[in-house]
Amino acid sequence: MIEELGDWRRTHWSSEISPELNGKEVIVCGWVQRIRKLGKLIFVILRDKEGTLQITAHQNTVDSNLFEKLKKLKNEYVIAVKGIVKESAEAKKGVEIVPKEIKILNTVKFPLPLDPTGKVPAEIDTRLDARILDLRRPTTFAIFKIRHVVLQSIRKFFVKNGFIEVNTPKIIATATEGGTELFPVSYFERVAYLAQSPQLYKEELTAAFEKVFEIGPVFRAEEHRTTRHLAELIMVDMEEAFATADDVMKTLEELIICVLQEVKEKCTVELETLNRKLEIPKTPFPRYTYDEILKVLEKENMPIPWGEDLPTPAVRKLGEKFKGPYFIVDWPTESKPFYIKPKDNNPKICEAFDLMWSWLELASGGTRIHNKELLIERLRSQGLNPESFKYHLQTFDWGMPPHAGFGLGLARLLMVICRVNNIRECVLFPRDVDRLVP
Ligand code: AMO
Repeated sequence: MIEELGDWRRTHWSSEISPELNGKEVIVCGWVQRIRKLGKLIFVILRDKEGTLQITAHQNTVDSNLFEKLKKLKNEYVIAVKGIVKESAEAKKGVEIVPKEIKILNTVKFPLPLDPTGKVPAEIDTRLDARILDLRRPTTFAIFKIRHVVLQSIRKFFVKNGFIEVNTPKIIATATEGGTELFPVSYFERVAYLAQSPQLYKEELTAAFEKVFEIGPVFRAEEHRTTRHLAELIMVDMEEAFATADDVMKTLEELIICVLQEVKEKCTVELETLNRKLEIPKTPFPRYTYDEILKVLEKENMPIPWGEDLPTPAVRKLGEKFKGPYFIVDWPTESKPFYIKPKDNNPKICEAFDLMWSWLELASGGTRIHNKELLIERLRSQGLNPESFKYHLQTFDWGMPPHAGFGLGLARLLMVICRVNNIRECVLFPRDVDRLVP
């Protein structure tokens, strides 16, 4: 029953089949989205990555063998159809295809674990277990088309602004971030770790390339189960020489606006599928100091001891107050990693920032320390051994420029753009404490 493609090749995507092609022979390929058999009439809705189109066969006008073959089709069968384009007032896009020949390229085992049209709702775990089927659902597909546009526009933005794209090692010898745990990997005779961040490499690279960016995976052994943490994520990192936190905050704002505008322009269909009206926020985004945020939380009966990071209930509370993007600046030095520069006039606070969107932290960054002695002091005061960082530290003897940068979680940005509540919606095959397959 399964046929070969042979010398058939797709001539048009579904979206390219228009009334102007009336009378032309075409080959289309895809999946059976739906089939309706109404006595002498068969309608097949064929789906490809660009959309759907209607194949209409009338018993009196198509070959009888072909009609019998069409009757055998079931949802999600993979087919190729050779046929003639026909203008049709009844068909959805004013056009349909009258088949001349069809190849059934694959069949399907029923029952399917979920409904790929999306009409029957399914739990997130069921969907992730059958992700390939889930990706056929219009809303899931829309998220990943938007993701594609987001990635393209991030690259375009950085290139336009003179940044060089780099890739740094993902198998590393020492930790770069405090807080989260590392994944050890067996590396020949030694133990190595999966990189939590390109932090140290991107900083070093400013001493040669000045402006660098990287879009790549990072790994964090996040033990807690939340809707915003994963063990593997794609991070958008940038680092710039002769710049401060203020400068890179402006770059981050511009980047966000640029991405939102491009998604709004290029993803109208996908946004509509997600029922999402994307509003472009005004710049500059509001900036609140850590102390101001603590006051807001205190008024809400949520006192946070000075110096601590903001726990989940606190950021949820902030989300009730602030709906759009905002920066939190002037963090306590002890709450941030060792590489962040303490303020010259008050070393208790540092030149770090977080970019929040309502309750969600999208990015963090800051001015870095470029003075080796101070960096060693900061390593020590965070209980880290400078010896473990000797390769990083030596680059500070070779003309390290002052520099600043940020890291932006790609999936978190998508959560905001697509307005979804679980980060797993925005990652093809998410990795977390419970999930290692598929
Ligand atoms: P930070 O650790 O704050 O900073 O991470 C930057 C951004 O990455 C995203 N993120 C995550 N997303 C999903 N799951 C996780 N487990 C996870 N951890 C982080 C968040 C976060 O804001 N080196 C610094 C950045 C810098 O200073 O340049 C860093 O990694 O969106």
